[in-house]
Amino acid sequence: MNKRILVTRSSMPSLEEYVEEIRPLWESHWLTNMGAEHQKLEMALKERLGVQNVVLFTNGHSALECVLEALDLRGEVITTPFTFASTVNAISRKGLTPVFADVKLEDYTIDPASIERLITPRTSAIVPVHVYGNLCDVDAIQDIADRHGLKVIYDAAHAFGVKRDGVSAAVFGDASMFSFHATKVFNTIEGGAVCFKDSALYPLLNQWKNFGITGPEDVEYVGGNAKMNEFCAAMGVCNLRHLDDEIAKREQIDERYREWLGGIPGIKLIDHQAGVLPNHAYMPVVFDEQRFGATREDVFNALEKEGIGARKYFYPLASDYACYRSVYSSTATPVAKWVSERVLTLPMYADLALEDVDHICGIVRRCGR
Ligand code: T4K
Repeated sequence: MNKRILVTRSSMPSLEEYVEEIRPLWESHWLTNMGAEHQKLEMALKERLGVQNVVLFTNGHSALECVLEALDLRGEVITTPFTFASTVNAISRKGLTPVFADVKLEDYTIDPASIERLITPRTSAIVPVHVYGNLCDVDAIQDIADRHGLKVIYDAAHAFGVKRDGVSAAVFGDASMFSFHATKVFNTIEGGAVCFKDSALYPLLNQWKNFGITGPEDVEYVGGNAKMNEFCAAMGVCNLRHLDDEIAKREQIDERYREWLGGIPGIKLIDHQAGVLPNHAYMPVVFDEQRFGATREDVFNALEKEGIGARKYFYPLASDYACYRSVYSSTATPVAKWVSERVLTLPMYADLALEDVDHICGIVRRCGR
């Protein structure tokens, strides 16, 4: 097999479907600034997610920065170091201080007990991450937030399409940010959204993403530019029609991986969460050298040699990044450190052939004893 297989591959509608969706733009010449496709996608997302309030953004990162700013947070924000750079950078770039809680070994989401220990009079919010699409312990986190008067803003970048007891992940906390990047289960090429409880945030977020413009002759906030354009929104409108099929294909791939890799000593897969409808966004596998007989690096290199681009999402921990390591120590979050040093996310996307999964698993299994 000599084709290269990467960790993911963007889902796309047929060219014909996309062309039909963007055809009216050649009539209207309205390409951005909350046009018809933008409105269509916003409505479709409200329906799909079962929420009242959705605001679209140019990407998930800007969405997160905007909502942190709109909530007017101060001081310290408790989050996880086991995430993509965006989460922690958004907090820092808004002048807030990230404080790192540890994660749970069963699903790598933030550990509520660890959050509780880190709360100080300066804490204003918690930014948990539904990492790989695994839902955080939302009830325990809300309980902590209510007892201490904290805001909860979920980084739900990975969790589009995930539901708990039939309810979408968009409803938890004060707000949730979704990423619609090309690499996500649902993509708008680049894009993102914030879903939130308090409708008062709706004008605020729309103004923040449009330079803070509040009327034809006034600018009330020092806003930026984070508007989703019509071509991206049109891609979202098309991709949303196929989302259920995409997730169903991912489910088959997930099952195939589990058939090959489940039960092998030293290979840790995350169990499905009770009551949760997953989106199969990623295929994270943890390799424990003592029992498996090979390290994560051994497996990574063996796959690379065969043209398979697995990724070390999320290594290093954010607390070990050059821009943070003089202030933090990753030894303070031992579980996150342990996982980060052993995890490999294997290729996962709707069009990945089951024979390719067999091939990938063969290479992985041959690395062990
Ligand atoms: N919070 C969390 C927890 C996140 O994971 C992310 C983003 C964010 C916040 C911020 O959301 P955005 O602002 O991005 O909306 C990728 C993505 O760029 C990033 O969106 C994502 N998380 C992160 C986990 O992964 P890279 O640097 O690993 O991407 P890259 O370019 O190496 O692509 C990975 C693979 O995807 C490639 O090997 C092939 C495939 N691919 C990539 C692109 C760009 C495609 O098939 N099509 C494409 O267009 O960050």
